[in-house]
Formats: sequence, structure tokens, C-alpha cells
Amino acid sequence: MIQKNKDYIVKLVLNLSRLHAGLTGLNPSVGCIVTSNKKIISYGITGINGSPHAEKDALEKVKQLKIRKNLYVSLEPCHHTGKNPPCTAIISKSNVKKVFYYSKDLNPLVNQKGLIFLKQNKIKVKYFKNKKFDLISKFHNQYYQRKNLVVTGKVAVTKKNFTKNIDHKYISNIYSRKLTHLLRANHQALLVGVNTINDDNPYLNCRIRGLKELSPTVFIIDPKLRIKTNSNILKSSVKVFIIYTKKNKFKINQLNKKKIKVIKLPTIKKNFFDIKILVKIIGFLGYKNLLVEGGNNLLNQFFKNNLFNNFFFFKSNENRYKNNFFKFDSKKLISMKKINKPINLSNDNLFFYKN
Ligand code: AOF
Ligand code: ZN
Repeated sequence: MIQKNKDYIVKLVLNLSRLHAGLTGLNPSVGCIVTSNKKIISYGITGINGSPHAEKDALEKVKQLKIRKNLYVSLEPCHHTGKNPPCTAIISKSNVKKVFYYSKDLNPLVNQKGLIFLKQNKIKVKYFKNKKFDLISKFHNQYYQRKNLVVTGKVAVTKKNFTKNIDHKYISNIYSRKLTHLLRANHQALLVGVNTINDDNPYLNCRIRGLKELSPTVFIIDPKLRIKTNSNILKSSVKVFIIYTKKNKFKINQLNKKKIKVIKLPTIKKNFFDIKILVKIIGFLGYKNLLVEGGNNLLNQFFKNNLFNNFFFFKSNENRYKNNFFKFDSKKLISMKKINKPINLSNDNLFFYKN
């Protein structure tokens, strides 16, 4: 393909960087173009779940071509070994003469470190400030610009706000459930109370074909370690952390054998810990966003502490339950801002709130 002009390349890199947005886990979704002698000879995108990096993807495809190459990439190339090898090392062995990048990487492991290395290896490096990349640059650096974990709540209720259904396993319809699975794919961590596990025996993974790998790590609040050890979630491949307050050596041994991680938290009153501390710990472990899926007690604690940044409220038109114990108090949402009109999903409606 002929390289028409710089604007054409900018557009291509921009579009490539958008392709895997939301699908690259902790990693930003980066786009990359390789040119040689004014022709585009390859392209790359950060892979699903974050591997390979875009530069590696692009350069591998043309590694047999021993010609001079230029690289155009939406983010400054990395220079550290993480889940992936450093892109700067790959670039320096690939006959690349110039690297043009459109956004800086604020990740302290990367920030400018690779540029010196590239220059030392006689590779020209140029930062192209381009307005079109303002948003992508923000997106690439979203986790480093944001100090706190982003917390999103989700609940599905019947017409009269019950969170259980008498004869149905599910309250919401297939469209709402598909959206819930997408929400899971877009989150790195998911939090539930132990009653949800023991009563409903859920898998809590993303079951959209092709996106299963994006299932979040599951944190289960289980102060007295009451979780049933034959629960589906403990048999699945999902990474699980159990948060407890009261020691139970036998149970901890059982869980350790299943490679389940346990975290003990100090109590502030009987079996109660400070939920804000848990949110801090999840952030400290490196997770950038958290989806809280219930039950009611847990959601209430988050509301009480004003911890939700976003809230997804799925409401069905049907009603088949009467036990007030399982009633969601929708007044809690008053403190948040309703965004737009509800999204109609057949006989369900989705209301989206923001703080
Ligand atoms: C690149 N190209 O395509 C992406 C980069 O754990 P790792 O090794 O995958 O490194 C993650 C960090 O690398 C991530 O936080 C971000 O700073 C950078 N992402 N860098 O050169 C890419 N996705
Ligand atoms: Zn890299």
C-alpha cells in the first residue's frame, strides 16, 4: 500500500489503537504502523488481554524483510520487562531507523526510559503532538492519571425492586445478562458477598464467546469463612480472593489447597471490617476498576460510604417475589446522577447513574 501522507498514517494508527479498546486488560490498546521506502508494510495492535504489544505484533510480521523501516505508534514504546518483553529491544533488532509516537506513556516504568536507549542505538525518535490523539492519549494513560480504583455497582431487580425471583433463576432477560457479561469483561475485579456464592452458586465469569479470557478476578467477602468448598467458582479457572475476619485454620488449608488466596482484615465491630480499606487493598493489588455485583448488604455498604462512581440498575417488568428481605432500596440512587433516558432492553430497562 502506498503511503499517501502523514495524515493518512495518523488516521490509520488512530483507528488501529481503537480496535482492541476495552479488550486489552490492564494494558492500553495501542496501534502501530511500519513503513519502508514510503510504503506501509505492516501494522500491529496490542493483543487481546494485553499481549503481544503492538510494536512486536507489527514487527514480527515483517521480520524476514531486512530493509530500513520506520515505525509509527500511538504510544511511546516500553522499555521494561513486564508481562511482555521490552518493545525497545525488539525495535533495535528490527532495522528500524525512525520511531514516531503520538502519546507519552505516564507509566513510571516506561515514561521516557526507552527513548534514550533508542537514540543510543542510532534510532531517531520523534514525538508527534497531534490533536487527534488527545483522547487516545488520555485513554492510553487512564490508569496512571487516575489515582483511585473506579467502582461500579450493578443490580438487577423485578418490577417491585426484589433482587430474587421465586420461580426463575434469573431476574433479568437475556439482553441484560449479555450486557452484564460485557461489564464483567470490561472489569478487572469483581466483588460479591458470600451469600451470593452459597445461595446462587454462580460462576461470575464472562460467558461471551471469545471474551472468556477477560473474566475478572473475583473477590468474595466471607468474614466467617462460610463459603461452600464445592462452589462452582472455586472449581472454575477464575482467580479468586476471599476476604475474611475470623480465622479458621481448617478452611484456610482447604482453600490454600485449591490455590485460592485469602486476605484477613481487621474488624471494626463484630465481624465487620471497613469496606473502604478493602477498596484500597484491591487498588493496591494493581486493579484499576471494580464491579460490585451484590448482594443487597454489600451494595448498601458501598452506598453508605459513597463509594460508587457508576451504577447500572437493571429493572425487569415482571414481578414474582414478595420477601422484603430481598428488596433493593432504589432511594439509594437518589444521591447519584441519572444519565440519559433508560435503555430499553425488551421487557427490561437499564438505568445508568454516575457520581
Ligand atoms: C507498548 N506497546 O502495545 C502497550 C504498551 O506488563 P506489560 O509488559 O504488558 O507492560 C504493560 C505496560 O506497557 C502498560 O502499563 C503500558 O505502560 C505499556 N503498554 N506499551 O510499548 C503496547 N500496550
Ligand atoms: Zn511494549
